[in-house]
Amino acid sequence: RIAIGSLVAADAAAVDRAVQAARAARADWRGTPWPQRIAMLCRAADAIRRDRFEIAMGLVYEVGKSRLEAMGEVEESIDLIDYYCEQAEQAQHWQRPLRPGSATETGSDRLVPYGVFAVISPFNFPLALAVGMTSSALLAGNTVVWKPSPGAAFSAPALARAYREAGLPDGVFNFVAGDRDVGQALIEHPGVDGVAFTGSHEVGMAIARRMLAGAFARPVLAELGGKNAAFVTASADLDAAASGVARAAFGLSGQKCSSCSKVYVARALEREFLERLAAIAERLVVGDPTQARTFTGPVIDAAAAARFEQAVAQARADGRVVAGGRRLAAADAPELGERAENGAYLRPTIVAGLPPEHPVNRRELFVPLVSVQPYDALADAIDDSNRSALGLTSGIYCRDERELALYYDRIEAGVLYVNRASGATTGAWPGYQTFCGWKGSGTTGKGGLGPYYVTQFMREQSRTVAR
Ligand code: UN1
Repeated sequence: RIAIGSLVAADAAAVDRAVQAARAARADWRGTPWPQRIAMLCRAADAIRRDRFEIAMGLVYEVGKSRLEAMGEVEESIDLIDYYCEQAEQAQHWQRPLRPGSATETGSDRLVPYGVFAVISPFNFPLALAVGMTSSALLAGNTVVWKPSPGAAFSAPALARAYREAGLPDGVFNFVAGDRDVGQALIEHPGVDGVAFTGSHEVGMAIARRMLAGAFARPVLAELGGKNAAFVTASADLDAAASGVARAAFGLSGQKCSSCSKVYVARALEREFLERLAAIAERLVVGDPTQARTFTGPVIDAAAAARFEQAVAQARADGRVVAGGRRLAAADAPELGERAENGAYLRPTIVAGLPPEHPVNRRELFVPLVSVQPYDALADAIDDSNRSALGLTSGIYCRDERELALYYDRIEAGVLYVNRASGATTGAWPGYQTFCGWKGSGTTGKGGLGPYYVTQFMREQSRTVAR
């Protein structure tokens, strides 16, 4: 472990002060002309752009991200702000005339902010997911109280600084650090008008239930987990499939909600696909994330390592381990020295031969492990994948139009990728993909990075005026 800084956790009184500050700032922020809000957010993007290398380095240290993933995340954050601002501009901030009721009646419609949004972000994309949620809440005209994950709160001050430098008035953006209890205090605060959350299905659903429980429902925009599958059909380009699955399953050590953790492969191709996937997995460099050649660094904490070890043991008992299945020791990675024992560096792992209902095939594990299973009929494989309560991303390798049509028609997921070698289920980018969780992977049916995101931070008001 390396100490890279310390943060003071908020207590209930600090959470209350943050919410009160956000409430006090509401009216002025809502009343600020939207082009000015856009201009401020663009300045925040500029500040992030200026400090991108430093911020990325922080992500490498706090999350163990590779340099490529860290730089990608910072660039994505900048693009998120730009894209959302562009949306707001194009829509003239969602104000439009309605049909006039008569010669003496005019009508207009607008989307207006809810008030105060609590934003709770996870460890895996500490900057991008925080930027995505907070910038849209702010752009919509809400004030924000943000709590980052305690697993990755070191980059948090950088974001707070960017907003401050951008000229956001006091109280518009508030940052509280802390654990789950701080998040709980925030959610339970009566001054919070809505919540944006990215994280686990369980926590997200608990927040959603809580926000429904008061005198009236308050909005919860949640982006939750995934049990994302790739389908490798009989007409697949196997090289593209192996490359896409390897990147999606092992990138960031499987700790993306978009990570691919399951593959359904046409039975005749199973052996060959496994060979190609294993060949890639074995070449991937796991090690010191500060080194450019490293593909993936350590996982976030001991709990992740324990989930990995348990899944590997279960897979060994009930099926087989085709590649990986172990943790690096000091002897495997001389350049890491004793740090190999200090963090959990997990080899990209492929398992096979597990029954469909096996826990490894059903649970979201958030570790670099993918389970491959053969299928006889694509429709059955899709149905099996749909049995998951989650429905975030999905990928298919297929050059048969009829099978593709079947897939589009049947798959229950919000983010689909076809024949993509750069990532079977991962790699969404603002404006190019929308990151929308179906079923238990989200609460609103509309996703981040896409054209309908910002509007979810607002409610509608029509105004009919008689003369
Ligand atoms: C997440 O892991 O919570 O599409 C979302 C991707 C990334 C996912 C971020 N943008 O792979």
